[in-house]
Amino acid sequence: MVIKNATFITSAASPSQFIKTDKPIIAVVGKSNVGKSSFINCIANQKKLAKTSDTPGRTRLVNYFDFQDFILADLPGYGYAKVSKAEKDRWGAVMEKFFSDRANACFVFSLLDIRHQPTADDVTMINYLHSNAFSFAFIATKADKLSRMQVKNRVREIADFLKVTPDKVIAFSSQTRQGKENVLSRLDVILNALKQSEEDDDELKAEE
Ligand SMILES: Nc1nc2c(ncn2[C@@H]2O[C@H](COP(=O)(O)OP(=O)(O)O)[C@@H](O)[C@H]2O)c(=O)[nH]1
Ligand SMILES: [Mg+2]
Repeated sequence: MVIKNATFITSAASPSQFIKTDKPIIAVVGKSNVGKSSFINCIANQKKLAKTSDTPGRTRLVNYFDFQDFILADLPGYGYAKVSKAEKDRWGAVMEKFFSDRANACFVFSLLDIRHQPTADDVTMINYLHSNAFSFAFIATKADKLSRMQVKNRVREIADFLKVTPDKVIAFSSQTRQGKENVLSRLDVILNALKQSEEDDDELKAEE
């Protein structure tokens, strides 16, 4: 897949502002500062499409980006200790609503820092995706911070921890672009599978 001309669509501050579209929506989740915005910019070949920040916890909105063949939804980060209880509750309500409706996302990239074991918040998020039957893959971010050997080991350790096969964990760096081709080909597979299942649905309907 070649990405050209990704553009910002809108920010949703509340569930009533979640967008409705015929295009497939791919969601990006992860704790604050894990590298969600940098991941999106890297995939888009742009520096400032999604705002990155050294101060965690700034993004309180669902930001939507049009990638032509699909929409990317950058979800607010979790696990930032210094936010108020009210803010956390509001975040929870937004996520709950987002993932309660399959129309809001057909696939999820769950971002994890390659250097650390997934946090309790990561595990809660992943279990939540599991129980709502979302398809997802893991992106192990900031791979440039480790040696090649360490990257290999950490991918295996994270996969073991999450009880998935290592091919489900993509080592990624928005600085070196390591893993980018892997993500793009994963997107191809996801979008083709979606198209196929839509065609199958259409055939079934035609037979009725
Ligand atoms: N070394 C390195 N730093 C990264 C990478 N991705 C993000 N960062 C840094 O991590 C911080 C948070 O990134 P950001 O994309 O804003 O994270 P978000 O809060 O998940 O959207 C910023 O200082 C980024 O420059 C990466 O692949 N490698
Ligand atoms: Mg961000």
